[in-house]
Amino acid sequence: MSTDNPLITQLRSIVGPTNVLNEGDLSAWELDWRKRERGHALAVVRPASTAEVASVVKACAAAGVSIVPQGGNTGMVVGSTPDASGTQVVLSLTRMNQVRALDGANLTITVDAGCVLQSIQDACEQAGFLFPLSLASEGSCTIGGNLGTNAGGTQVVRFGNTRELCLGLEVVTPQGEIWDGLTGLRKDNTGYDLRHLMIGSEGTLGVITGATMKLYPLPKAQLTAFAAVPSLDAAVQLLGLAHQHLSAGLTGFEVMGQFALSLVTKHFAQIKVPFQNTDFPYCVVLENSDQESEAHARERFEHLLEVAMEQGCVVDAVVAESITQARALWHIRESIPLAQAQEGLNIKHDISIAVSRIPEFVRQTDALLQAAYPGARLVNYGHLGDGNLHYNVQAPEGGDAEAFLRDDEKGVNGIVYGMVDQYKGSISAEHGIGSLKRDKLVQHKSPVALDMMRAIKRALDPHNLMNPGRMLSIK
Ligand code: FAD
Ligand code: S2G
Ligand code: ZN
Repeated sequence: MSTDNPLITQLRSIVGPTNVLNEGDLSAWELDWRKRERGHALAVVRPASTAEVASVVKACAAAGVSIVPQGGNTGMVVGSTPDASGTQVVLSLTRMNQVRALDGANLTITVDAGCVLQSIQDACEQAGFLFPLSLASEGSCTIGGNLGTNAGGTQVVRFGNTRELCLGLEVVTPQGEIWDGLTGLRKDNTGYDLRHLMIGSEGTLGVITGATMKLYPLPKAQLTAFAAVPSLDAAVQLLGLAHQHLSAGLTGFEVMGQFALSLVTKHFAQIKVPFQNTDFPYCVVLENSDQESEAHARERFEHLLEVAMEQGCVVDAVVAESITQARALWHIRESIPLAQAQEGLNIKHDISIAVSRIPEFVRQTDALLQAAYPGARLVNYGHLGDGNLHYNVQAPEGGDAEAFLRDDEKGVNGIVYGMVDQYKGSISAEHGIGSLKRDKLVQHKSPVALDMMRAIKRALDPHNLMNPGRMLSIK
């Protein structure tokens, strides 16, 4: 629509002319992080307050124009970018980035939805508290997007997903009404839990504009170890020992396949895996958070690793001597997605399987993939602590990645998701569905569950204005 489109004029009057973008390069809002899907927005609108969000939604609803809520646009399932029709408004929350309140005695922080995750972590640490949501995109993802996708990350093994960390929400409904659920109460049994309905709804049921999140005391010590293990079975055995020896102190447990690590050292020469001999099929980075002291943390960690070496499930290990070294060890793990992107287009699977069954799943699925696509390379890594693998498939060495994606993604998905079903796993552990996996959701979710979800969507968004075609189609 041209700039004198009455809706555009109205939106400019609500958020200010400079906060309605409808010309020039809008790729930051229209291109997904994987750089595979490019949409075209009617406009990108950047409100500064909940009231402005409500007015924008009302104006769009009156004009019958659909809205795509967007935070940091780091999502992995094409859920935050507009479709190609040029008729959707991208509603970017990034200007709403204030910490509203921090209540130490209640162990809660209330923030705007557009707050970048890292800024919330920093604000909490400065006040002497821990906000334990951590993912490799934390420098640009927002808490609104984390809630929209019920993000996981590297501390789920101890603190759960974003859902478990949220006590209250403020939401603008598809009708432009403001629901203020920012109570900060840990107990509130007064009807359906609307908060939990909104969390993970991927912008399809309303716009999250504020959230009250749980805080934890800062640990006295947070130690990181990097261990080489002889197999995925050994990694699962080490996880069991870590639970036994560290209990609530275990705050991170990530597994990294040898090929995944080789991409990191190939594309980021300055990053070194901390062992001379890197000929191990898997490595694990694990974190021990201790409320007593660093000495106590170190003693428990070293005892765990001794027992693990005696049992043969660890063949080499280092415990970071400093925060800098700990960050460097985590940086190896967090560089895998970027190294993969450098290596080229890849077929991603964000899956979860019961931890005990992961080694067998990987053996069987690897074999099926090699038989069907000889030379395909497995970038296998992720949050083993909570049974979530990023089981990604790269084209064979020197192969045409574009062609591999175009010709083989369906077949590769078919093998992987078929095995996930066989192992009673999930086809999307933490990234959500978006438009990328919408058709897969229909294949892998029961008709009863799908009917219930569609009934909820129709009830709350009868005109299908909120992120239509994402997660579910209700036509
Ligand atoms: P966006 O991408 O902008 O939006 C994501 C979804 O949420 C969309 O459907 C959007 O419509 C909706 N949404 C956004 N804001 C709102 C709002 N205010 N109200 C309602 N709906 C909203 N994800 C994990 O779970 N775990 C990981 O470990 C992880 N690691 C990653 C590593 C890298 C390098 C990258 C690039 C991504 C990773 N992700 C991971 C994926 C992504 O970072 C998460 O899904 C994150 O929660 C998205 O936040 P965002 O602000 O970028 O949301
Ligand atoms: C992570 C990133 C997505 C991917 O880093 O934990 O969620 O598959 C992933 O690269
Ligand atoms: Zn992840």
